[in-house]
Amino acid sequence: MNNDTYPFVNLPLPYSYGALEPYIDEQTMRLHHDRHLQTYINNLNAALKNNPRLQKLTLEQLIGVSTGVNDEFGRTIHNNAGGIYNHRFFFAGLTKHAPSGSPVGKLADAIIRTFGSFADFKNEFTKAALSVFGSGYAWLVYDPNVLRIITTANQDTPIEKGFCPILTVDVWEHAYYLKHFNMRADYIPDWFNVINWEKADEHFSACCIK
Ligand code: MN3
Repeated sequence: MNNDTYPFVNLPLPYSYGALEPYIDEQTMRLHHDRHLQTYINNLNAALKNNPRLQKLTLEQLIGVSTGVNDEFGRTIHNNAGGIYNHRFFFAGLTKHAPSGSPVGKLADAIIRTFGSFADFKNEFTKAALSVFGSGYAWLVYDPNVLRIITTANQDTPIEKGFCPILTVDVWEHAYYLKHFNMRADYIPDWFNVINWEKADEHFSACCIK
């Protein structure tokens, strides 16, 4: 199925809704994927319905052409294309808890080189995730030849700032409220238990050859 351009489709998660229990609960995953992400997809498809020129663009291209466009249509495209991009990246970056949950491959070496140790990285990443005011994401990105931790607001994306994304955590309240209530500080360590480090290492390798 072509899912790179209009009409966008909400593909199933690559794991069951309950696969991330007890760290991220089943009901949160259902609502987050089937309702929140679905809404971004519906809204973007609706906005593109009468615009054959934009229907040919990929998600990344739609984000590119709508970045900094300050009219209502531009903001609609940007927020909804960004919402799909960010959620797909976030969901694909999760996996069933692995007891050894720590970075693998070349990314593991690069994290230690850049941050000193995995524990130091975890510390810095957690601080960044807690520092997001309101809604947004924390990311590990390649910049383009050094690892960096950044945050983005609302549905802004790292790609529009020229960064190559490796890993992200969604810190919008809907990502954790049912289980962790308002305690983002409890959610971040739980998220660390379900990171798909193989996927993050694949992203890192792809960033390195860009
Ligand atoms: Mn979300």
